[in-house]
Amino acid sequence: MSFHSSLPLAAMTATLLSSSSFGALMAGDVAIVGFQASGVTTDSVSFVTFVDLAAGTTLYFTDNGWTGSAFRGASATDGDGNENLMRFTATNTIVAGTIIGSRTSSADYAWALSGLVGAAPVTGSYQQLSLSSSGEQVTIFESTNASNPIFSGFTALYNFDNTSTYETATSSSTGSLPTGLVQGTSAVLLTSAANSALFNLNTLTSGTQAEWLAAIGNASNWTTGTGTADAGSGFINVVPAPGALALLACAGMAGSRRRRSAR
Ligand SMILES: [Ca+2]
Ligand SMILES: [Ca+2]
Repeated sequence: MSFHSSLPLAAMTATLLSSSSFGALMAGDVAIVGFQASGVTTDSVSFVTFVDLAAGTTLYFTDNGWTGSAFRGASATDGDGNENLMRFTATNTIVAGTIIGSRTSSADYAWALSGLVGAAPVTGSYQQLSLSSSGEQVTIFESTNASNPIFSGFTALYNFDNTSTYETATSSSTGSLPTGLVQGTSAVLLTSAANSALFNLNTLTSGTQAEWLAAIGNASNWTTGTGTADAGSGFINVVPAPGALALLACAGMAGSRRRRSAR
């Protein structure tokens, strides 16, 4: 890309900050920061976004483990696999740093926790994930297949696993790492199953996406226990990477030169 292009500075800024979700997200653009089992009335997860999620952005969450090639139980006719699937949709822009729980509600987003995943022959309904205190995994993904998102067309964005190891999914408490995800940067592997697992939001005062992902991906920055509160909501301070700032400065200089020469 040349800075002599006619790309407006604002658009260039948005691109450099990766601050818009128009189009596909990348692994690590969102992360799971809260896990809460303990029963069907309180099961929940929470996630943070590191990019501004544009209105219309749709994310899927499943606790089906990854078999190595598929989410367990998903098929052309099984729209929620052996466990559950839920859908998040941004209705207004969600700014980077926002933490959202699967039991929180807002005019800015909507959770699909009921209703058919797709039309016949696809079976299965959206539901809050049913989370076990004795071993579980949760994956966030996007999908271009709106009628059976867990079956095909998906891109994994983040994985949470609390069984201390990745294993082929053969039960509700087993799962391996979905294609494209990397432990420590787009996945966190906790060392022991527990009813509650919460990333310590004060691990950093502020950080870049990469710094936050490294912190979240480090099991020692999580608190686990027998808690029964829902995984909550909140905010963390996400700052641009130094490289992006340098590029922005260059873009700003190029822009001011262009404006001067245009006079
Ligand atoms: Ca489960
Ligand atoms: Ca596992």
